[in-house]
Amino acid sequence: MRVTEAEFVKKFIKTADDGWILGWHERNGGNLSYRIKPDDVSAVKENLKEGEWRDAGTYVPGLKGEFFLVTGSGKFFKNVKEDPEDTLSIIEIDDTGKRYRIVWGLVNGGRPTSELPTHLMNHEVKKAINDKYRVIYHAHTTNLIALTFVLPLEDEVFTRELWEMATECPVVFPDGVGVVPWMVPGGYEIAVKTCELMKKYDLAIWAHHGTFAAGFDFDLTFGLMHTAEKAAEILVKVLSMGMGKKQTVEPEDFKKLSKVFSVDLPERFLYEK
Ligand code: 2HA
Ligand code: ZN
Repeated sequence: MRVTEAEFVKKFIKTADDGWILGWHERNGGNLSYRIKPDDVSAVKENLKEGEWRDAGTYVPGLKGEFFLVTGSGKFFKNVKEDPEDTLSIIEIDDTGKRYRIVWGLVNGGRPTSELPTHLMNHEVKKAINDKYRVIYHAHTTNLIALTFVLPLEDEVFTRELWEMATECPVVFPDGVGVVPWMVPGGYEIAVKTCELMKKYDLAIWAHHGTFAAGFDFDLTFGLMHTAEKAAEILVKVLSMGMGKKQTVEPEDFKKLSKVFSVDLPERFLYEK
């Protein structure tokens, strides 16, 4: 099968395009990666080539031999739908977990996403928790970014404030969200910090930069990003009205919700204000 005809590739392209349409991917902002299922690798294998092994900038022994579909460094999400073979790439991790090679895509040259260390290390963490995790998505979510200038950069505060803004939030992300203080992007240190949070959460906000989301499939991961960003948009509007909250969802309300929806909402997010 041609790579671009595979269902997971079509879904990947659709997800990237949906993010572009929502305004989260100015220029080359954001990146997306998918850990490909073995059957899907087999289905496209005849169209894969073997590139040179390169240093992955990290060590991911838990991902030895895995294949990933990833966006390319410096490529624009805007162009993914039109030209997937230029903007995307399939990479293979070697049997040491230290190197990768390009086996498809980036036909006009280039490298996988500049955030490859964070993507790979997040995949490794999530795979160890549950093998169903396959998608890591980084977007420049306008309203979540805006909030990192005015809220304390604490997991408890971000989680609680987002939960209050939309009742679906505690159901969609009951474990909460993590916050990484501003750090230089693209490297190993920010990847380590993000991974620590990904052990606990499916969402990690990079202060003054963007958001990482993890999930089992494209719809769930995109939906998670979208839900959090929508709640952030509501909070930005509430704060912009300048009158504070006159009423909101209270800790006892969250407790009622947790019973009816059978979700476990950690006490540390239900603090008294
Ligand atoms: O340019 O979003 O974090 C891609 C990015 C880097
Ligand atoms: Zn970014």
